[in-house]
Amino acid sequence: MNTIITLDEFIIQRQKDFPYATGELSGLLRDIGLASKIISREVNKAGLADISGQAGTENASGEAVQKLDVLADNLLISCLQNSGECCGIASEENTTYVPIQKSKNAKYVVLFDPLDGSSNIDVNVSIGTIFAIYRRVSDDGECELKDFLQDGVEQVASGYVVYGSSTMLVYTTGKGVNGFTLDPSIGEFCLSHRDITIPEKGKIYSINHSAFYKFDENTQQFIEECIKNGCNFRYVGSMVADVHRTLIKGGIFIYPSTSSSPNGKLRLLYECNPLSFIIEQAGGRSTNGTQRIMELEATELHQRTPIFMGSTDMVDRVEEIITTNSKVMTKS
Ligand code: AHM
Ligand code: MG
Repeated sequence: MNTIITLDEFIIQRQKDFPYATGELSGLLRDIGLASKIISREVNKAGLADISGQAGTENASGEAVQKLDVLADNLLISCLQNSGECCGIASEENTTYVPIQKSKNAKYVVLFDPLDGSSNIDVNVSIGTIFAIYRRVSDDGECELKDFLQDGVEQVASGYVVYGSSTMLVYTTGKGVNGFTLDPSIGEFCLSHRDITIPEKGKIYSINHSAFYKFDENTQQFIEECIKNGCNFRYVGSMVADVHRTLIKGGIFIYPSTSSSPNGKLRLLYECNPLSFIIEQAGGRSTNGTQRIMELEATELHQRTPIFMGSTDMVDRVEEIITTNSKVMTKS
């Protein structure tokens, strides 16, 4: 019989990789695991209980909030409040960061998108949770905005949970990427995907194709090349699900700048940075077209950025197109 390794066991084993680890980060990761098991249970009830549909409010980015968004946000906040390892959180659903008074001297802050892919909640299509963990940069006491506005390269851990045909949690602490599948019969995440690496060459492109005529010329040129080269097109409309597929099968996920949203749609701090950390740790690349996502300067919590992420050959090609076209522009 294969030995089962649960997420909690794996986290404890991996703590030995960090000689001075005190167990706080491990505790935090376990609490996020717990919160996502509860979210998974609730998501699975959508349609039965009165938890589908809009909550009747808008989030910090002006988008309609779903009841399940609120539920997932509250669950994560309460698990992190109880953990004692986290001095503050920032999330897609809250205009500003939330200090945690009970553990105000704790070392870490957590940023998250509690339920990504909101538009798919009511139609039984995969959605997800995304999280990023940073070590605070302020002194002890209540956390400050600067704790949250750190470059992606400073992440100590990041991950996502995809609530799909099965529920999977994938995370990294900067030493590779591992994936765990929730076994509902025992209520545990079990190691199912050890040391995930993304294929170097991709054959799938993922972008909201309906906005083609709003994309800049570089993105249009790249997409036309993909089609000519016989690539497949796949787009779920939940970033977590699209990036998960990209990680496992290879390809590229794009949310570019458009004429109506020059900075794209996706948020740097709790969508792009954490997923970029995963993709890079798996051997892939993530850029805004000219700069590495994880080196972009964060100036506000809900800042957006265009993003191209996935297999190196495809991301390299996008950058090549952008560089070549900008040289032509400068010459003429
Ligand atoms: P959300 O966090 O409110 O769900 O919005 C983010 C989602 C991503 O999951 C997905 O990639 C994108 O929005 C889809 O947007 P669009 O419908 O413009 O293609
Ligand atoms: Mg989102």
